[in-house]
Amino acid sequence: MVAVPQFGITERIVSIMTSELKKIGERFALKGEFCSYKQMTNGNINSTYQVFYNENGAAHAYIFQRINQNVFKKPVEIMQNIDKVTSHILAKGGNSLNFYKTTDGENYLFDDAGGFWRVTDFIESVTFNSCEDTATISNVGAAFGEFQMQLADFDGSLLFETIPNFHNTKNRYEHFHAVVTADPVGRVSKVRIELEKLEDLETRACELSVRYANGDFPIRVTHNDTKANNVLFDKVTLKPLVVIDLDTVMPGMAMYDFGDAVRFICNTAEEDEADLSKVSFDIEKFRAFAQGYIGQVKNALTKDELDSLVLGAFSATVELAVRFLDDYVNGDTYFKVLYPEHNLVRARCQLTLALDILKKYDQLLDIVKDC
Ligand code: GN1
Ligand code: MG
Repeated sequence: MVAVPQFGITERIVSIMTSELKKIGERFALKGEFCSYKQMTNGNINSTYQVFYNENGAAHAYIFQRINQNVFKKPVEIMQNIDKVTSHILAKGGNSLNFYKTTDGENYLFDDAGGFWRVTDFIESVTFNSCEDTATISNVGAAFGEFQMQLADFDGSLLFETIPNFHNTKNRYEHFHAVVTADPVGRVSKVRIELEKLEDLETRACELSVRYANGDFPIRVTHNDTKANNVLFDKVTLKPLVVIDLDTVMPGMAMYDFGDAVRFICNTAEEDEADLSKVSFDIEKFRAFAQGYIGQVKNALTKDELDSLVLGAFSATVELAVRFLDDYVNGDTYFKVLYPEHNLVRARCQLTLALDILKKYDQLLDIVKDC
């Protein structure tokens, strides 16, 4: 039997992508000549490309991003939110991203196929998917704390709620239960153990969102996706440059921004680690992050909010476990997956982490008090 040659497919994709990206660059009136592009692999939702231009002999790199409209149903509203938030931060002398305008004067573009694009400068920087250095972890905390502070005087009612109930854990559980009942692709039988464990945690994980709905906590303007890799760092000084990924900036709870950040950065393993023996919540990393974050926000957050930061960490972690398992049971329609069980593996990892947070709960409360 003769093997079917595989070459040609990659080249074809590259050539289609090249002509697509070139056209987009023209609509954004970028200067110079298109040279090449590289697809970036960070991020579970949007598609991101680093695109290189040559401007009179000098190289210039841009970020072109195509928004996933299955997740972000109203992308124009997102770009309007981003415009308001970045202008506010820049006006206060902070650092923020700069989005290019098209020849029509918009900071976004619909291509001929209905794809939604935006363009920023590529910023020479490093990001951390995992980080061992506590000084850098403190800097991540300080960057998100400062972000919170910069938006403390921003009127949240000016923002569209681009994904309603985004960090409403109670709502996430309700959706999950409905998907489990429907069992659309016959996967529920494979997740009985995880389902039971998540049900055990439900009341506690939903406490903050129930209290928030009752008006017990202030409505803040929050980032809502505070993974460490959403802070760009200077390559040399390792100081934070700018907070990125502003798609989910919306009104929300400060505790979930804190919680989502420590969920990511204090995990001793990757977010989708399959070997659960590697997954745990690192107390020293938590101390470092908490010092950086609380140092910035301590005069702005209420005592109730500060007392609820650890519950925020637990709740944000359980919530993501619920979301990953929900997507697995639902047939992987939301998060990008690299293999069929990817969402299940992610859910197990987050569940393991949440249980470890519970085990260390009192120690974590003490650390917050010390800060
Ligand atoms: C998604 O695509 P990315 O990595 O920016 C998700 C977050 C999750 C995260 C988990 C809009 O973010 O809520 O915490 O994956 N974003 C959206 O890695 O759902
Ligand atoms: Mg994001």
